[in-house]
Amino acid sequence: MLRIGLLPQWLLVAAMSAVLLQPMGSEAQAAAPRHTVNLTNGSSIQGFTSTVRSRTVWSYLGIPYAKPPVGALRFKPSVPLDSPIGNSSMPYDASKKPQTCYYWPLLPQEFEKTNPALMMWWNNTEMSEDCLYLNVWSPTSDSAAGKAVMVWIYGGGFFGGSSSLEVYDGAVLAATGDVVVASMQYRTGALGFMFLDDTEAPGNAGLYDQYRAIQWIHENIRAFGGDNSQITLFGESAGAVSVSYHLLSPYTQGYFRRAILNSGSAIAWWASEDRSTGWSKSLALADLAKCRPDYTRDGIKIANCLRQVTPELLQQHTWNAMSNVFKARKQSYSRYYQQNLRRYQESGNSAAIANLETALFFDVPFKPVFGSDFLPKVPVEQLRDSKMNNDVKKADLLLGVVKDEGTFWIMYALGGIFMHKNGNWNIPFWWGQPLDQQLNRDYDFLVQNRTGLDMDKDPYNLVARYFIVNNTHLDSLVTEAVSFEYQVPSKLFGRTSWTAKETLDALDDLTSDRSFKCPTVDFAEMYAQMLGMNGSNSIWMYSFEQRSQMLPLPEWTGVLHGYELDYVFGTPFNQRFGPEFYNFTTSESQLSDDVMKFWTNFARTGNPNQFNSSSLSGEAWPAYNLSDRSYIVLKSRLSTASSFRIGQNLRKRQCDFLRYQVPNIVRQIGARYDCSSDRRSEPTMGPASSANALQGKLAFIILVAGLVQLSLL
Ligand SMILES: *[C@@H]1O[C@H](CO)[C@@H](O)[C@H](O)[C@H]1NC(C)=O
Ligand SMILES: *[C@@H]1O[C@H](CO)[C@@H](O)[C@H](O)[C@H]1NC(C)=O
Ligand SMILES: *[C@@H]1O[C@H](CO)[C@@H](O)[C@H](O)[C@H]1NC(C)=O
Ligand SMILES: *[C@@H]1O[C@H](CO)[C@@H](O)[C@H](O)[C@H]1NC(C)=O
Ligand SMILES: *[C@@H]1O[C@H](CO)[C@@H](O)[C@H](O)[C@H]1NC(C)=O
Ligand SMILES: *[C@@H]1O[C@H](CO)[C@@H](O)[C@H](O)[C@H]1NC(C)=O
Ligand SMILES: *[C@@H]1O[C@H](CO)[C@@H](O)[C@H](O)[C@H]1NC(C)=O
Ligand SMILES: *[C@@H]1O[C@H](CO)[C@@H](O)[C@H](O)[C@H]1NC(C)=O
Ligand SMILES: *[C@@H]1O[C@H](CO)[C@@H](O)[C@H](O)[C@H]1NC(C)=O
Ligand SMILES: CC(=O)N[C@H]1CO[C@H](CO)[C@@H](O)[C@@H]1O
Repeated sequence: MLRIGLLPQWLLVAAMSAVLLQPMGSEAQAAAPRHTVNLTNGSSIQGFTSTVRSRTVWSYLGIPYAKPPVGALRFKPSVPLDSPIGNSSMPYDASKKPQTCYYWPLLPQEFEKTNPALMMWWNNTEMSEDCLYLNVWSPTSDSAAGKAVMVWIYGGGFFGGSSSLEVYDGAVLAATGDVVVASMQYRTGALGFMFLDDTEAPGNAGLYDQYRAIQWIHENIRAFGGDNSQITLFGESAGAVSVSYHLLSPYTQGYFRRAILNSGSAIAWWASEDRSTGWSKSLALADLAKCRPDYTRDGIKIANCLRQVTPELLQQHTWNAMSNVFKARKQSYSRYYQQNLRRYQESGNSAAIANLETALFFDVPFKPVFGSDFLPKVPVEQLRDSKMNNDVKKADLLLGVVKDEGTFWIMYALGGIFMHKNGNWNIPFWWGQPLDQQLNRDYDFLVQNRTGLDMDKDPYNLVARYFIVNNTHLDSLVTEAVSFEYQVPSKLFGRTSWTAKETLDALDDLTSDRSFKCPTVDFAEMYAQMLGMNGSNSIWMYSFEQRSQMLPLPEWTGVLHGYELDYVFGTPFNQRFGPEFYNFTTSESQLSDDVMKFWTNFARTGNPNQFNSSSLSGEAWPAYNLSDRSYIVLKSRLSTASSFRIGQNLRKRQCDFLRYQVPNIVRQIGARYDCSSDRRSEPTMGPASSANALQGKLAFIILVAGLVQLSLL
């Protein structure tokens, strides 16, 4: 699950004056029977039992798998422990959920604190740099049994998340599916992804953490009743991205057999960056932390200085660095907006209109870096060339998306305007047309009194924000083509009236496709091409479309990013979850049962079907291939229905548009920008487009000047 705090600074400041959270359902159960697992090198680990869905489940929580990454080890790849943990007379106490690696930002915002559906993603254990622990839930205490193993990697945009969250408790899944479930904490944010040089801060520390944990599980899971030749990695969002990196990385490829990706993959635009981008971000952070008084570019010196800074301060500096990115983006957008205002829009209060809240709808401050040890190649290229190079792991793959991936991000990025009225999540009324008189009065009031609010009267302008990658992407040709493809209601396309909900739906589709659905769908396509027709591995795709009826978020948010995980982990059967967060209906519990069976059957056999006793027919879920691109729609079925709906070609047209046609346009615009300075006449360009080109050139010069300035520092 990704959660982001890209909100106006005042909101964050407000969030800093936070209240303490109630500790949530602690796992420590003093009275529960204990059981000690002895590892081959002398470690002894004591867990406890509980009864879950009438089965006994053994839990071993908070097992250390690497040295605490503190002091000189901060920013470095994790290092295995050098002495056994516990011994036969005093086994290691593994009865408590582990501490959480630092989140960014540190604390929830005001609007989150009052909503259990948002608080479920916040840390329920203390944050600490000493956080490299893992958990194991096993439906057996018999080490001879050899059950399939599922290893969970949480999401959180590489800036947060925790395996301790109640929603990720593995006991129900272990009991229901008869599998061993494991999960690990890994470092995120600057602590997990600082990139300075090849030894002190080589980047990807958070991924090395995952790798060490997976290696540990591979080595030791037998003692917990697991079979290490049947390991499936599963993850969501940044966790799915991570799982797909393990398919690409020479480090982890050998330690697992199957992969499950929920809503994300290695080829997502937000999921990785090259060395020089990682380096300049890290330098920017070092500047803010006053770790480069002499403008040094010596990574060792900088890393040593940054090791003296507290984690809290590092997070605050990360926020400041991101604010600068937002400022630049806002400027880009204002320029673009003013220009379009002249071209298409009715005139308005331009001072207010230029002052736009334009935080990224979604981005990640520190990311995995490619061209590095852990990820040698550009992920999309490695995948594309894998048939020739044979360097991507061939595995059985189960992957998919949720219906409304985008709403969560729209909600977070534009929180200020959604909640301006009464603290509730209202769709901004001025996204609809025509405005009636009362609304017009409200509108004027807001323009005068809240200059920070978004006052776009034509939804077309909202779309531009997704494309502020650089000024080529912000060209009107790109934003118009995209708006048209996504049926964004706009005067540009002859519309005179539309509802706020229509605007929201178009934005949702665009955000969903660009950040989550297409990266997932395109990954399946490329992976299928790599496997070819005759391989022994198979691919299974889903679209999850069940909105939980009791979810305490407005109806218009639909089936949000991350909320299928309740069904994967069997939350409807977790008795600690309902009282703390929200409940489920009977048919939702049934769906959760089906989803758990699909997931665990896949982990066991590579095929999600294989039901022994169920109302489902034997082959409910057809395999995905390049001729049919079949996928299953996971949505509560009537108890009498023996199957789920099957669809074909999930978002294919839209994903092809974003993957091929948008880059085609960008290339042509790029060529125009490159040549236009030498040209006398610019064919096919009207006055508006010339202004465009000029704007582009100016922006480009500013960009280059900015980069030069940055590299001088
Ligand atoms: C013993 O095994 C544990 C678990 O694999 C590992 O963390 C630790 O490093 C090992 N210790 C030694 C001395 O091999
Ligand atoms: C077991 O570990 C405890 C705590 O570290 C230690 O005090 C004790 O001496 C150890 N016992 C043996 C037999 O190694
Ligand atoms: C682990 O070792 C302890 C002490 O030797 C022993 O009592 C216990 O039965 C062992 N557990 C297993 C599962 O072998
Ligand atoms: C979550 O982390 C924050 C920041 O470190 C801490 O103040 C808070 O107590 C933690 N929450 C819980 C429930 O432990
Ligand atoms: C803008 O981004 C596109 C796509 O990443 C790239 O092809 C193009 O070169 C970039 N343009 C500039 C001016 O950086
Ligand atoms: C796949 O199998 C079919 C039938 O066995 C065979 O005709 C075809 O040549 C094979 N294709 C590849 C790429 O191996
Ligand atoms: C969920 O159901 C349980 C048991 O009926 C109840 O105690 C709890 O208050 C419910 N939770 C919510 C958020 O309504
Ligand atoms: C199905 O039942 C057979 C025979 O009872 C058993 O061997 C097999 O493990 C079961 N498969 C699953 C997926 O439960
Ligand atoms: C592709 O998948 C469909 C649906 O599962 C199946 O009917 C068809 O035979 C498959 N085609 C190939 C070439 O495997
Ligand atoms: C147009 C309008 O109603 N403006 C209001 C802005 O806020 C000030 C102070 O809160 C009011 O006095 C104005 O009437």
